Amino acid sequence: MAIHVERRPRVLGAAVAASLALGALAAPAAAAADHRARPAAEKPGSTDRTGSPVRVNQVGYPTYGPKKGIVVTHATRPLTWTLRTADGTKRAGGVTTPAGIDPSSRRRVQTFDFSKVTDAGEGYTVTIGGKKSEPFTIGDHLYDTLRTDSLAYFYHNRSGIKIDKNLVGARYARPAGHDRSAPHRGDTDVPFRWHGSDYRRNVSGGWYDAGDQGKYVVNGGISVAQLMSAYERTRTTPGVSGDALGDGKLRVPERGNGVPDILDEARWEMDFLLRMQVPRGKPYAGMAFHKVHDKHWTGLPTRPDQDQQPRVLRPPSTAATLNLAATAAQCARLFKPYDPRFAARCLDTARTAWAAAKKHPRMFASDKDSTGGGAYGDRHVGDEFYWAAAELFLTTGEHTYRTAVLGSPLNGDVDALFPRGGALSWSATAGLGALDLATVPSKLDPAQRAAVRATVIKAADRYAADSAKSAYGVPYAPKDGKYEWGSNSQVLNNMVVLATAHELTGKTRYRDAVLRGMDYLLGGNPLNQSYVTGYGERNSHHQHHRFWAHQLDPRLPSPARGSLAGGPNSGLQDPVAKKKLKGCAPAMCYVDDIMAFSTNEITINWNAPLAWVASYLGDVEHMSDQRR
Ligand code: 9MR
Repeated sequence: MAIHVERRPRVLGAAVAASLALGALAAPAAAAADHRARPAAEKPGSTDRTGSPVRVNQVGYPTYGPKKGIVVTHATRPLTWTLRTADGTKRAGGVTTPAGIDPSSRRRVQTFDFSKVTDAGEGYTVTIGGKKSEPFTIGDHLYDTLRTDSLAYFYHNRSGIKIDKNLVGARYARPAGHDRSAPHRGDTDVPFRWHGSDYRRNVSGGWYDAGDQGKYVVNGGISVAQLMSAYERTRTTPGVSGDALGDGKLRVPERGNGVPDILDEARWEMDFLLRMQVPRGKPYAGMAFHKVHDKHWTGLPTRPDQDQQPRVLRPPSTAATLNLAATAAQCARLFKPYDPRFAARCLDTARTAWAAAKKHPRMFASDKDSTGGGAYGDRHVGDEFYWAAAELFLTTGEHTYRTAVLGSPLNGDVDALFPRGGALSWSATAGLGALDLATVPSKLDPAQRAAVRATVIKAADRYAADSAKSAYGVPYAPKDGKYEWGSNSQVLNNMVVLATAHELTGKTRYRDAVLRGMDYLLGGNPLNQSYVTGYGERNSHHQHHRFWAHQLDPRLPSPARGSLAGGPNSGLQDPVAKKKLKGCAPAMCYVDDIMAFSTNEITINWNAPLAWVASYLGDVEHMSDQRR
């Protein structure tokens, strides 16, 4: 499990911030007020912070899906609800269902259900006791833009390449970060000094992890795997075309090269991960360096090209090495039709990484190594071994890897493969392997494939039950009821399992639980907050990020559309959360403040499952179009 380590990024003084913002690039034009301002004085849990007590998915509901909402109320008897169209015409009505005290918010709630309404339209609202919900759409094209926006997050956060205004617009354009021309020598020539080793490596490229500009193999691994899986899903799911992720469809500079754009994006990270392998002839050859980041934490804002800190490479770890083995193995099978030489290089890297991890199975990154970058310490690598073996087996069909995955103590253990709180995370990766074993054609015999599918379905049944039990429909029931750092990604990763179960069984109850999860993320929650920038009236737009730091310097942009906030975190591990959220109920431990990094950061491993789920839902919508 993850260990929470507190980090203390500073806010730079206004003058310094301004000079950083101006830098080599003209200051972004004064940002248009494209997001609603929030009330200045916000008291945790008070209704002024949470707006209307009537809660809905602020983006909308597909015509064919469940349409449910929540009202926070002291009333114990049913209340009357009214659904109105944009012009105020009553469209439907009924009475609410009392649901007692919701433990995630410690508030009394009632639920309402207007699933029977299937007329498409924009600007619908629900009113209860004179209180009106935020407006929403009923319609079947809700998630197409979310698919492209959530994927654009990755291009925006590329390291070592200029971010082109023709792809992202002038406000989001910036010079390349951490390349040769940076104030220091960038990531092309980073020193590695450890236990007698003293040499330099080119570890350029890849994506910045998050609000900080570190690059971590553990975390880059799950993120790129989920992007590749978003693509691979379209190859293995009957009736899904993959066109929406194809060449020319996404905002990437490689569009038009004959390769699906989502693979172009994944390759940007894969190339970096391959560079993170310890070269032949050096101690621990074949292992992967755990991470590269700044020597000391930089303040906010810091545009990547203006980072003055020297970069450091940290020692190899077993977990990083297995992340490399797993992703490089997946890379080998997906890139084969497009670039066989690159695919062969990926496979060779995956094999050497696997062998190195077997030789050094207990090299653990320290939980305390969090100066200048996150720790990503993990002492339990059975899940990484399972994942890497699964991917290597799927790609090669070889006996060694089959034995490793089927002989793993995790095999068949649903709790270990898909932890109840969160199915997948940077520190719990076995499920990535299990999902692929369940869906990617392979040399598994039918009984073995049926067994792994059964574990996916059993896990999905649990997440569906968690969703059904929650008034807010959230498929997330963490241990002790405490929400974790990045809880929104846990919600989404449980939705990935639900979506996979839907595709394996055709049972719409799994799909509906995914939709309920989206309801929660997009406003149907105890804070009436949409956690995705640009989606929904009350959306998060002050997430912790060193360039998208509009809250600190109005000349800088807000996070780009489609950026997911980490979300409620009971741990309150930053000064702003500690101050503003004391005593909060689990699902209310969130504040949209740039310095509340333990609740409001953005990162690749949170946007990756968002992109996976948005892509799945976009395809579900497309298929439902065809049925009409
Ligand atoms: O996602 C990570 C979470 O599980 C940990 O509890 C937390 C503290 O160690 O770190 C999170 O990861 C951060 C990383 O350390 C540095 N980059 C930003 C990541 C998201 O907040």
